[in-house]
Amino acid sequence: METQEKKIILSGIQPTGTFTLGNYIGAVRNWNKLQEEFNCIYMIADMHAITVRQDPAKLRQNTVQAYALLLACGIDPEKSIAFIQSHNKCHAEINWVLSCSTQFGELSRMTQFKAKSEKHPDDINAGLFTYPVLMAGDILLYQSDLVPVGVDQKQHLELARNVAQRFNQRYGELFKVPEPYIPEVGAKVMSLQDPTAKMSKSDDNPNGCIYILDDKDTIIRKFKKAVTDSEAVVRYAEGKDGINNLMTIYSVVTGKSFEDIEKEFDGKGYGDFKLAVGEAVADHLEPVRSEFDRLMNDKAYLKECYTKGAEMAGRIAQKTVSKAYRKVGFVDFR
Ligand code: ATP
Ligand code: LTN
Repeated sequence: METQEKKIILSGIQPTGTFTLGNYIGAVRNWNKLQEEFNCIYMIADMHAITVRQDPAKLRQNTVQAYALLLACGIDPEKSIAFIQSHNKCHAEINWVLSCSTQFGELSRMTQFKAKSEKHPDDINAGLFTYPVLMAGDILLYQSDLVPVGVDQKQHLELARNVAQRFNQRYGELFKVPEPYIPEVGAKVMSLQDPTAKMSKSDDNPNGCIYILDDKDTIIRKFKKAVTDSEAVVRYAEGKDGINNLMTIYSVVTGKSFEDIEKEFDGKGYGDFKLAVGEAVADHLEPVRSEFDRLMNDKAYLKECYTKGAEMAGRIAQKTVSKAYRKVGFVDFR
């Protein structure tokens, strides 16, 4: 009988702070579910993180913390490859080759570059500009079929597809052209303080953001303060960004449909609804928090896991780098 190869999934998250509920709902939660069906590769994107200025000691600490969070969210290092990007030098190597197949014009159109340069006007570095090439390399090195991300990363994925196709046309087939894998509900969780803006790890207003390690009281307090509207009816509708966002969050953590939620809160005020969302989120995240504490007390185990992950990732990626080097005409010396 013919056995079909499992598809390859790759995704990454930057160690720029504690994961938010947005990261969890839009990305990491789904990574967990994909582990049974696919060959999954997940990485902590520390090389991406330095496109914005970081304190070195803090970055080192955040990277180990992010790795522990990944495992606490259910990524099983026995089932998936979980590693830290800078531990695999192939990411830097493929980056140069792919840069030479990427156009200045296409990078100039990236909305994340525009947004981040506005946010950090004193440090618009070349890495921030070429960030999507690094990301294309992450994906193409592993011949990934699917890339589970939140909707904010769609444009970067399209660029990765274009770069892969351009390289393949120029030098002959090498890279698999990846597909995005974006959740239907929760693809973009919004800030609780400004429901027209994405909930982001590096948000300056901590009340807008639920961190997955926040304690129950903090979570409930932040939801109580969430910006809504003056209609006082829990229903999903255009113009009700704040309530739509809370309904999305509640739906994901409880599994209830929007219709069920509207029925559940029929005749009740926003106060009741916000409290219910806060409690449901806090209960949902509680096991993540306790597993994280346990893992952070076992640094030797974490190190063992990311070392093994880097070795496995390195072996796969090296094959792609060698092929790419040969294709572009570099002389083989081994
Ligand atoms: P930063 O604020 O440092 O740019 P971030 O919070 O946007 O970070 P990333 O590390 O860039 O997080 O993203 C990790 C994953 O989480 C990506 O797949 C991204 O699409 C997803 N993600 C980030 N924010 C949200 C959000 N608010 N809603 C849904 N998905 C999100
Ligand atoms: N740029 C991504 C994080 C990331 C990523 C990747 C996601 C780095 N490399 C590869 C998917 C595939 C972000 O979320 N900002």
